[in-house]
Amino acid sequence: MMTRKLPIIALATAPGKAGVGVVRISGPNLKSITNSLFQKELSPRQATLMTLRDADGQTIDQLIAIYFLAPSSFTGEDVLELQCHGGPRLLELVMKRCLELGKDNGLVIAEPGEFTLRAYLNNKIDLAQAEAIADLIDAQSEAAVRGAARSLQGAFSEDINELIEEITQLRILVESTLDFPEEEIEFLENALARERLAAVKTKLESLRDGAKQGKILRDGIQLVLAGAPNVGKSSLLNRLAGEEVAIVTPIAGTTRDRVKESITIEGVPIHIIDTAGLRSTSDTVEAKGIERSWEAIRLADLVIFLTDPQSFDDGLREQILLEIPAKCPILEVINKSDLTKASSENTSKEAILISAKTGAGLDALKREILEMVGWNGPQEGAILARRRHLDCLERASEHIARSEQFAANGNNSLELFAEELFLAQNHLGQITGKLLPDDLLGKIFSQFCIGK
Ligand SMILES: Nc1nc2c(ncn2[C@@H]2O[C@H](COP(=O)(O)OP(=O)(O)OP(=O)(O)O)[C@@H](O)[C@H]2O)c(=O)[nH]1
Ligand SMILES: [Mg+2]
Repeated sequence: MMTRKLPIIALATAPGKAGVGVVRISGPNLKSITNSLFQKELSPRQATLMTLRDADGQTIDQLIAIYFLAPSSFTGEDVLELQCHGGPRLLELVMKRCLELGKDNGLVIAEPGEFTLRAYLNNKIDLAQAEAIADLIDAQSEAAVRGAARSLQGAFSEDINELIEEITQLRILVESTLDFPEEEIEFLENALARERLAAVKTKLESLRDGAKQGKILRDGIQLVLAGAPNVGKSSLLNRLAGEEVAIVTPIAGTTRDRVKESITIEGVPIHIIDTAGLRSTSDTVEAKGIERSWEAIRLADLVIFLTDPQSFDDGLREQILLEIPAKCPILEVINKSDLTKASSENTSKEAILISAKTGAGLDALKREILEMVGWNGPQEGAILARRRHLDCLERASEHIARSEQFAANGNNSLELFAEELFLAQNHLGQITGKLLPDDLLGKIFSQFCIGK
């Protein structure tokens, strides 16, 4: 996939009925394919009404064709865009006819993400921007759309490139001093190397904070509702979702399987998982459900441990604490506040008091959820980020911290100082795709859908 130069074709619009469906072809030279399709050469960037016919001369569709001449196209190659009527069967026929006529030119169906991959390989966009295209298409909230659009415009890449440039300048200084060992110590003072390093560090930290927020905005969080049977977990899910997603009854052990529902709070996707109440049971089906509750708890980003005034402390909280991932916070919530008059008694335990029945305390609960997962609220200039970006930033931070130690040692550590700067720079470069191993590139683009 990485190196093929053949022309590719795919449906660029979603499958299903629509007013218009777009078929897109990209390749090193599409003139001869266009000639076979329409017996005519198209002027670049001009919408032209065309008729596509089958082998018997029967009309398949009347369509608008636009030819983009390389390198002024999305992929950087010649691109032919066919805006057809949006019928699924019709579009299949259009694709089939194009493949027939493009056979001699090697026209093949595109692999997932191959159009964007070509745009990347032809330097039309960098890797972070390519990822932003996929994120823009997947965005579930207005905030996510804006974040992805900003990354696609290059806001994130610009920050990364600026940082790389600053590190490069610092490296140039260090490398040039390495040839004159007697000047090493003065170098650190004279060239303000330490100050410049501190500035790099600050900037990196702020990029990391932004990327952390960006990752929450992109991926959201897995919120697991856990607790004893009958405390109101399913009622809370229904209340948060605003509809009756899960079955609620007064019978303990109602929920058997996990029930999932996604909501957004302040544009942050929250994937809620309601689980079977935790207790020891001889019922085989319920026991299986409880096993699944524990599986969900082990994968959570945040666990709400729900209790009610009737439930007694049987060490369940401690058991959950043992199972949750190291970074996963646990939020204690007491439900059924409408049943207790002396609500202040319970709040003294620093738990949040709610009523899934009346909705009391729900706003405070939502605020607390966002706070506990580290969401700082809507930020100006927010971007969307991925785990991959965060990992690269974290690795870069580690190397900058180490380079700082070598700078503090002064004497004879300059080479190591330079080496750590080099490594930090490498990790940053991986975000925009410079110095990225081929297999990783293949992995990233294969997650795109076909036609993107
Ligand atoms: N008064 C009052 N009753 C509630 C509240 N929340 C839930 N209930 C009731 O408590 C009972 C159990 O609610 P569920 O939501 O099914 O409880 P659960 O934790 O999902 O129970 P399991 O699925 O068995 O683990 C039902 O009769 C609900 O109507 C509340 O805030 N106030
Ligand atoms: Mg339930």
